[in-house]
Amino acid sequence: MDAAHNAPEPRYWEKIRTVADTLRELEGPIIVVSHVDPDGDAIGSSLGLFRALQALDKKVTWIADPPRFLRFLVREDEYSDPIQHVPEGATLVVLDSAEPSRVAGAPVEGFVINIDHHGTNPRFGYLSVVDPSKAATAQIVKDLIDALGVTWTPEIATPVLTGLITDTGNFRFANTTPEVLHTAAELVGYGVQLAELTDRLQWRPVGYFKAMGAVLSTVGFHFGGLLVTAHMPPGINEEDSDDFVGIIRYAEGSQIAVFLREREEGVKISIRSRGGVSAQAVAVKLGGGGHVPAAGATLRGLTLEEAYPRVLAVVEEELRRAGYL
Ligand SMILES: [Mn+2]
Repeated sequence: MDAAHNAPEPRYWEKIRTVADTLRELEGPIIVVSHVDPDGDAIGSSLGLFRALQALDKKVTWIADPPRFLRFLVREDEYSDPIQHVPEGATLVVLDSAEPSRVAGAPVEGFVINIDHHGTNPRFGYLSVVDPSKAATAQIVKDLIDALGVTWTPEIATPVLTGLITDTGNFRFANTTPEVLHTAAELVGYGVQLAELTDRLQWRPVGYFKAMGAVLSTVGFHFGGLLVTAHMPPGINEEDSDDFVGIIRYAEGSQIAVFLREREEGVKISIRSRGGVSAQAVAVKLGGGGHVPAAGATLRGLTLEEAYPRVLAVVEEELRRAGYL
């Protein structure tokens, strides 16, 4: 693990209190947003904070486009459409977004509060709590909701726990600290239906299973099996795509897994690594970012055929650096 990127936020609790005091005293509207291609932590942390601020009778709007597999968490009337400008006097709370360009639904302008756990976050915004030692932004939101003094309900605890569950790979990744498990226990104590939630989080559309078959037919092994790759064949519905990198990463002997999908803007890649190999280092060299074991990038303007050799070259460098080649 890259210690520098996992250093805790200095004065964490002081910053949590400052953000809580600021939010509590705000009279103007609050807009809560997260990142493009929202995952369980983006939706969970932002929905949890939105509901907590509603409980405080704040004028709060949640701008989001929840993906199909998370829509069961959300009521139809809870999320709003993107805006072009942040209204005068409004506060923009940005969650789980490693950089301003990743923010979805609103421009990063005006009074911005940035809450995140990505080490690469440039600490934008007027106030920020960026703690890379936290497993999920949802963990920070849990502490913030406590500091706000909001009474926990199952409706607030369920999305927050969802962020913890998804960003720790169901409490299986190395970021599953005692703190994560204590927090999860606390949230379950607030009335989350855990078995129902984890079951529901695994549901996939029927088309997903066909997509998985097509994806698995593209699996490739490189550098003696140290790298495993796969891509999305053309004609697969985006709604049926999923965490395929999370499946191929279990190829025995692999230290790094890369999944590629062609999109309008270029080729989007998801990277997972273990054993001293840094997915983050690979992603950064390809213009992206993320965490040491899980990262991603978009190779703008490239086709799938052009992206593969680029990915292989950068992964080879990383495998050399880590001493595998
Ligand atoms: Mn996250």
